[in-house]
Amino acid sequence: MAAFKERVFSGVQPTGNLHLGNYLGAIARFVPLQEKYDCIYCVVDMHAITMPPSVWGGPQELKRQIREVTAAFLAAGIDPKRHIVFNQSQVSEHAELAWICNCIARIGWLNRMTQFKEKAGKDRENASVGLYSYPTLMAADILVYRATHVPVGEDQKQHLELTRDVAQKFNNDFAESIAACGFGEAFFPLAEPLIQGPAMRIMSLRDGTKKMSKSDPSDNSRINLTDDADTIAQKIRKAKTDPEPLPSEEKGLEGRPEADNLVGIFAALKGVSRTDVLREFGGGQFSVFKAALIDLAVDRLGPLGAEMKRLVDDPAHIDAVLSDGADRARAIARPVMDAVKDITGFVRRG
Ligand code: AQP
Repeated sequence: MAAFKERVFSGVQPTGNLHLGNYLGAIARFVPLQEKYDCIYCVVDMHAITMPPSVWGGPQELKRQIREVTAAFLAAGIDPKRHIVFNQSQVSEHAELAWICNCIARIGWLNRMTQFKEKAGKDRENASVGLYSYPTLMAADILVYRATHVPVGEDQKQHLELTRDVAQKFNNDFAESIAACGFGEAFFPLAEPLIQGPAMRIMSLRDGTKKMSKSDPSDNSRINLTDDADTIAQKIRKAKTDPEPLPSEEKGLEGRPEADNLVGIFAALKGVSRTDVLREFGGGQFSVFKAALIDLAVDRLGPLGAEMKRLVDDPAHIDAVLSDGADRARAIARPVMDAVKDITGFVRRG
């Protein structure tokens, strides 16, 4: 495989309250990557509208949520001057390349996507075409920057594999043209997922077998990044557990999804391993562990939520960050899209 400039891309949908899963599985992990890579962090608003407006709240709510996700990026420590922060719909090359990706991906590949099955539910005939082709838009998001690394939660692993399949098939189908256009053996890199750590799949506080999700009807199932200290404490106190004390070793968490989840959350918030957490709390009652978890969560999330609120109160500043980011994103995406057109055989204005 040819050498590609290393670049990180990841996105978050503005579809509702950002929660601890989005934070630990994605946003918090975006921050340290800034030291090693050029990073592009995107509010993927075109993905948001794959569900009906009743789900994401309509036009005014979408605007508010785009700004809120941007505020979460900034409050978490993403630097929009050194890196790129923008919303997807401002860079039309995403949609343009998505069409090419639609023509490369096979229907059989999309039929295997579990997220579509979960989100479409029983009424599949009534799901939008956009929801079905969500993974090809995600492939375009990544490929239009020829990104090499993608930090995501475990739930997005299958979509990332599809992105690699699209890249590989494009490279194969157009191999001669890619070489003739001067790009050597491969035009698109096969992006590596960055999925590791104790919190790649944060589960619901009400049911340790379901992932924590914005769309769960129960607000007690998740900790929102804008929850205040009392709400965080109340939700953790109410979190489902089992009657046994915490085990002293990690294998004792097997078959205990709620205990495993809370230990994983503690480990991720504190930046230690599950083993370290069990060394400290193993053999003890949940009430003691939960009290420590409340202190830790309030300590970590309190300042983040406060900074998000401060930033959201200045929409002009957020909008300026997004349009500056979009200009810099387009400066990368446009030449890639032009090269894709040349490789594909479209005639374009010189
Ligand atoms: N529970 C989770 N644990 C770890 N990581 C998670 N992510 C989402 N939920 C968890 C990661 O957050 C990033 C942004 O997610 P998204 O908003 O773009 O999409 P999503 O996965 O659809 O988020 P939700 O909350 O689950 O929304 P709904 O309810 O609409 O489906 C991604 O990197 C994702 O892996």
